[in-house]
Amino acid sequence: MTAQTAFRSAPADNAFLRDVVAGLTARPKRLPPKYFYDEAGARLFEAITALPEYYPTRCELALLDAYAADLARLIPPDAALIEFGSGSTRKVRILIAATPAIAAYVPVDISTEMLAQEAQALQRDHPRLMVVPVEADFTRAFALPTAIAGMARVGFFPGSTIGNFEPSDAADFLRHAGNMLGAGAGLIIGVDLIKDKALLDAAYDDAAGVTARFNLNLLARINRELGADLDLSGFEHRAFYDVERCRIEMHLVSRRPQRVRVAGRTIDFRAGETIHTENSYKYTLESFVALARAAGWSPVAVFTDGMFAVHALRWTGEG
Ligand code: AVI
Repeated sequence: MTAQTAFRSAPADNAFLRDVVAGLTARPKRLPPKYFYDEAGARLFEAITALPEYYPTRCELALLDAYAADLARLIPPDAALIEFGSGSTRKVRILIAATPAIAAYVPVDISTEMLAQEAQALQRDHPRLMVVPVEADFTRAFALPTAIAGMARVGFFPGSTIGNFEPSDAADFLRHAGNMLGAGAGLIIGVDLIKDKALLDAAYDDAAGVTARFNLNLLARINRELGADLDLSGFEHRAFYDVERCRIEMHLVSRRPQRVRVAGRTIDFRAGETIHTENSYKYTLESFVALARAAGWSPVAVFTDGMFAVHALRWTGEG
């Protein structure tokens, strides 16, 4: 399992129960996308990244490959590379292989098992690299390891996971990352671009129905972990690009009126009522730079193929 995502979530706990009950009793109904990534969800996400319609992963990997030497030149000597929501090391391996200046790698992820496995494998392949995994939810404050004290710092946030944040939360995260990385820090971040609606619609509603299964797995997870009785055949996947809001919206639509039990509560659905499960914001090169600037980062370089962008930013703390 190698899903690269910021949103791999912890096992079921009270927070999951609370968020599900709050989300399904809200109007309109919603569920937080971070709960997509249980084991089955992470596997489905991995399958999404290989779909012909889902271009972001392929485009970003190709950009990292093509511009690895340019990115390497932006990384100062003896730098520590801190990856937010590391998951798989597939992308960071490209940077590390091209950049002898990287002395330490700090993958930050909430999934202990995957973090340890991937860190060990990377350490085996790069014996001189200091690999210091940190188990944490990177969207919250966490302490950087003392082992990298005094080293230049560069953040790495690939995958366009920033697009799954509301723009104001994205700005908050960028500011929080800058404050944590500190003066002079760099950030290499993958951002999906606004493009033709048909391409975006297809990327989130693929012909093989993998994204539909990924979306529906959220309900299966609620059944598995919270003892609910949601009938998956009573819901269908809906995903579309909203041109005005510059975002993909994903929903689960109730096919009929139905009543379900979730953790002792009764929840009613009207026919056609939706649960809003995810937004995936898309940016232009300029709109992302404006967001980054307002959050204290100044642009250094951008690498793009017109579909996806990898931005290199420098922390100024002003914005
Ligand atoms: C993890 N994240 C960047 C993906 C995206 O494209 O927004 C999640 C995803 N949802 C459906 N397909 C992929």
